[in-house]
Amino acid sequence: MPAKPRRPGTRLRARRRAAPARVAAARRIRAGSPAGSGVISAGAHEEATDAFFGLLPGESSYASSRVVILPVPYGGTVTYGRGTEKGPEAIRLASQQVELFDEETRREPYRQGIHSAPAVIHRGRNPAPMVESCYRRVRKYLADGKFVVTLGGEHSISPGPVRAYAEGFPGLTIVHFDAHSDLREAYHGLKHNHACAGARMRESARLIQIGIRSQSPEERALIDRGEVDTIFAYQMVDENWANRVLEKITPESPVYVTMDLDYFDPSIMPATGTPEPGGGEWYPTLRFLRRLSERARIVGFDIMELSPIPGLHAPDFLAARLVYKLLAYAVGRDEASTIP
Ligand SMILES: [Mn+2]
Repeated sequence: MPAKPRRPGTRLRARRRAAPARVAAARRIRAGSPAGSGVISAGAHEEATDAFFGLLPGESSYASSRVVILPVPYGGTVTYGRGTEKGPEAIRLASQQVELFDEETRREPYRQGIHSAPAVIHRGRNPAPMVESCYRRVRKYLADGKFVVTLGGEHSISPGPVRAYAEGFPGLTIVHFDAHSDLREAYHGLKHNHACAGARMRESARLIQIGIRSQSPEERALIDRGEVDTIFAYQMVDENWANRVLEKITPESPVYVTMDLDYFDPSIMPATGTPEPGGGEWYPTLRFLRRLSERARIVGFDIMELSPIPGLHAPDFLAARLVYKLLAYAVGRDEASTIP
């Protein structure tokens, strides 16, 4: 059901109205209160400014939305820098400043409806029950025909949505952006530690990793044996890396994108727990994602590991913009654009 066109100027007014809510939420973040409980207020549909991208109720009801955004503010197994449990809330606040028209594709994916779902809340050290909750939620959304965007939170979350997607889309390929290969079978005694996300996702579907620049000899051995396809960051100075990945993907086959934001270079994405130098750049990454969306069908994605830095909002904006870009490429593909 297409949303009604917005009158010019409406969005600017909505932003001004949002200001007190933003200030209050920023205070909550600074005060270090758990992001989880307040991620999506019960009033999301009474007050449009609480929704992701500040969408109005008519643009974000569950029934009418093609896209569902699922926040998972979980950070229980983080190894070093803390704060990834505050990622979804920071992305939500930044998303309210994102233009709803994508200047590159001339698409407006919000017109297909973007619903802000209630967060999955889990505070224990063992992520296994949280992963199971995410799996069940995403499975339900897929049964309802939705395109699901999961926002973390640490990367241990991703195997949940990935399992639901692998069941729903036979022949699924997972394209995994990360600085770390995360292929350990267990870490600190946990199978679902964030350092094992790649190993768990590999149990569901074929895994292609991009941007890797940190791993153990055991992880390297898996790649050398051909069990996982990997493009290392040092190989990405050669522009041909994108072609090498695309050749491995069957045209029109379903693809799930999982993004650990530490894939990006810390110069543009410093807000992660374990930054590594020499990561992905903005436009080459977007160009690849667009080509991927044209060759295959991106059927869902997640953005993980934003660990907001108080007073530095550029990384939050990068994450929010990346969500909307991916929606423009993936969901916008079916859009009958009326914009010249
Ligand atoms: Mn990582």
